Amino acid sequence: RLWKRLYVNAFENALNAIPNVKGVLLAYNTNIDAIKYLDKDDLEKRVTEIGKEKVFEIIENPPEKISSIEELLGGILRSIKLGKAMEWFVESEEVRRYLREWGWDELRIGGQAGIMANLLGGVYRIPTIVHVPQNPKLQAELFVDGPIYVPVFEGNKLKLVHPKDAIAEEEELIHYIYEFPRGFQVFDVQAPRENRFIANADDYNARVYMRREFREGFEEITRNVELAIISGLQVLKEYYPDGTTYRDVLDRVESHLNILNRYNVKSHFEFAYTANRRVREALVELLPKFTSVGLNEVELASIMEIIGDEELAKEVLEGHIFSVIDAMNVLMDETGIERIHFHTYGYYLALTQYRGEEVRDALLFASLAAAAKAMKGNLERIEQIRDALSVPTNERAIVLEEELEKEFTEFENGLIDMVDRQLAFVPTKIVASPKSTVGIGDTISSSAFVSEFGMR
Ligand code: 8BR
Repeated sequence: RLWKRLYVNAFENALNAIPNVKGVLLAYNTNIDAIKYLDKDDLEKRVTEIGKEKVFEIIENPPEKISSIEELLGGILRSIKLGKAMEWFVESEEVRRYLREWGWDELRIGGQAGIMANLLGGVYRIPTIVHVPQNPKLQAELFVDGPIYVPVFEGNKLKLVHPKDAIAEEEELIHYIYEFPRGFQVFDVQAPRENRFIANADDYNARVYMRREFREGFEEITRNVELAIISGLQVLKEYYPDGTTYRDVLDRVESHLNILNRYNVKSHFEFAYTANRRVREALVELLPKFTSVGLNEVELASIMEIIGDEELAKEVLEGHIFSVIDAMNVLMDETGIERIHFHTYGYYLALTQYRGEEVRDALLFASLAAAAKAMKGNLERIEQIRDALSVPTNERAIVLEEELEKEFTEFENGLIDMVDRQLAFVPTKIVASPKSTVGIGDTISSSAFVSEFGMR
């Protein structure tokens, strides 16, 4: 009953506060997601055409990237066989033509920055500046109407316009997403669960390409915002064939952070899982320049492998809440970052170097936004989030709450005073049969970050 009341209050508080946010910047990854729901007959025909034997060989010896049509189809079949999400980069022009001709059922804006632009600008109506590495018509039209802007040079002055008003003959950065349901069958290969295979035909976001307006006009862009959310760095590799490295990209990101800090713009880093350990280390080293970081259990564990120890990493992955709290404290000790927002299935935590009920209320609002998105698949108006108030609050998290109460005597209304820090805990709303859980992590982090700022 306590949480019911807190949820209702938090929603009203966030709804009132969001219009206070004057501007947010989202960088760097935006692309086109082209979704295709796989069809058994069509896929079998394509595999037969190219040679069933060659394709089946790929299933067992995955190249992890695509330079031929057999490799594309083999990748899809491997993903189906294992029921595993996979993403392979498409290196060949011939395969890119094949993908385009094969087509899609649906187009959506993709990339964390792109997706968050449609949420923060399109749904929350916060003036939003978004980085688009390229701005072709196909992508620009996927941005919803609303205060969403890209910077464009007019002579040497920067102007802010909706992406649809800045369409250029630039490249289409397409991520082809092949979805299959549980039990989907091609030949004798059957999917143990639903999942997707992604053929990534996007050379720009893979290297965190920054367009000229951001390289030359970043200071001017910064003057228009109070908040910034940085994402898309998880794809960086240690070396590139042309001799450049992730350092070259991170140096540019760092110079952007220096400007944001000079203008007192609060910045949030969305820490998506970063496969390369060197890059992951470098991202942790960059955290002191950010105000806030958002992550899930897999990502927090992967950081503990670097700055904590294997044991703690393992416990975080297994979901022990006290280990998660320890890990968050370790990360704050190590980086000095002011705010860490952790989300997992069933509850969220925020560790902050400041106090206030708005930290908890922002988490509650984020939980409602996540549940509304899980329910509806896509949000159109902020008022739709109110419907999530009727979704049941996770029962299992109430047990965790009792454990926290035992450990921390001063635990009250989801807030724990930790001398120089505050820990906020909220049990989340869980939608029983979600339409989709794609992009919910970004919804959670960005909703909490902007609404907390609006309420402060
Ligand atoms: P990540 O992809 O970053 O892990 O974010 C996914 C988040 O979505 C989870 O942490 C969880 O909180 C939330 N979520 C999932 Br998964 N399923 C959900 C559901 N059915 N209802 C509400 N939230 C959900």
